[in-house]
Amino acid sequence: AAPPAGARRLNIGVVGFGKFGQFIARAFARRGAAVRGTGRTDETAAARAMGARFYPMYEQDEFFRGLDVVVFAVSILSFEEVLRNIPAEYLRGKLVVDVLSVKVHAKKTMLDALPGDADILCTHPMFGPESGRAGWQSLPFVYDKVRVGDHERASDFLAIWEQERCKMVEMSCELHDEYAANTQFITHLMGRILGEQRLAQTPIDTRGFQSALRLMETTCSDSFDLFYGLYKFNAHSHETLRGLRESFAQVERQLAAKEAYMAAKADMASE
Ligand code: TYR
Repeated sequence: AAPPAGARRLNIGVVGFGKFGQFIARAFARRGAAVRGTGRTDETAAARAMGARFYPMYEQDEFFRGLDVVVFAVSILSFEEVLRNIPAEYLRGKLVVDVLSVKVHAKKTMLDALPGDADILCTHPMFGPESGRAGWQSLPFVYDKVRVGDHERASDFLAIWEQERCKMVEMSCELHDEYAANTQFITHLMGRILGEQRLAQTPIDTRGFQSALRLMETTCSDSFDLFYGLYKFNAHSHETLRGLRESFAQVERQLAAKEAYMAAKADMASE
């Protein structure tokens, strides 16, 4: 009988070993994968603490040797440059995965830059170290098998997210970006706008205001580079921004119209 998915011990390399890279690497290690990390800053201690191994950038040769899966956990803004700076031979035959918050850009860049015999899996875990702190159960994991030859290897990798009980959502990169512009980007946009207002707690906060504060805090604590990436590298975000501005004006017009109506009514009553 075939071994159950996830039974093979995957060798997974995480390129970009920052907060998010380490966050997912920890789960890979917990689920029995042999994990390596690499990145600009030395994270040897963090890697060791999770039973992984850190390779400095100048040891690329050793880092890539024997990997089954390479996961890119770098910023949206640096993704293309990082990808193009890795010699194609290192990625040949491997499963290459990205976790960017924008998907069409990731897909196009990988199709363009990767050697033809590399498998491509585009993913977006819809959570991070904060929202996924208490576990990943029921949190959406979006994926698109853009180019998969070795199905067993891809299933073994996806099994990790399944075992963490993510809500697995197979969806095209195109549809993801359409949805995300009106869900994730608009959320960050509203949070940033509220952040500009410098909202703060008072003794009389309503539940609604408490949730506005939470929105502000969670979105403003992500980097501005992430926010900019959501805008710049999702073709639908410009439309979301324009639509929001239009809605702001529309609501102001509704208030003005009501005010005019009330004034006219008061006029009539006094005649
Ligand atoms: N950073 C936030 C968290 O930790 C939310 C987030 C989720 C940010 C998905 C980006 C992203 O693509 O929960």
